[in-house]
Amino acid sequence: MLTLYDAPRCPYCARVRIVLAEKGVEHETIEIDLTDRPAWIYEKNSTGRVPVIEEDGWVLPESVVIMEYLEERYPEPALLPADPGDRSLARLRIFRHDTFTDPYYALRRGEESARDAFDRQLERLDAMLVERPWLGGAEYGLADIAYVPWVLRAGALLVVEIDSHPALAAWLDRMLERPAVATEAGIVAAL
Ligand SMILES: N[C@@H](CCC(=O)N[C@@H](CS)C(=O)NCC(=O)O)C(=O)O
Repeated sequence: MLTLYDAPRCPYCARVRIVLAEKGVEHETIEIDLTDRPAWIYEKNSTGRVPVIEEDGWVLPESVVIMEYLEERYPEPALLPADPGDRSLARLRIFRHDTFTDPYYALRRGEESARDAFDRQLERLDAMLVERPWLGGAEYGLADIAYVPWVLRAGALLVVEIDSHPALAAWLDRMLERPAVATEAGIVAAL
């Protein structure tokens, strides 16, 4: 049985929650209190951060690495495109997610000056989604899952207007049709 060390408010954990749900992987969840982390979490991840997964005593941290691991360990349904170009596009966008999340965290820290910078990032996502329907190109997959936790939290927690970016808003509507993403939206609503 796979175990997920998790925190509901954590968007990196949300990536893993969504992939596990999409693939229907049976698992147990151990919630970590991030304000009072147990000392043993450092034995699972030297940074003390979540998410971490554990399977038969084998432990893996880092959401991007976990997503790729789950894709290989549980290949169905596939969440990386079959086309090599689109696969690399998905990986490139995931690799560069900090460009998107850095102004998000600045805004979360209360730096109102970051609002414009974050809005420019939303515009950038919007422009990508005007060109292709999903962040990984032709198909829904890991790139979309890698970004949606912050888009959900920006709308709900940072009073960011997603609707003023039409392609992004349409993408979010399509994302929310997926039960795995709708469940995550419910977790965000309860934060
Ligand atoms: N690079 C890590 C980041 C994970 C991360 O920052 N998790 C946060 C919660 S959202 C955490 O555990 N924070 C506790 C801390 O930084 O001490 C990943 O992608 O998994």
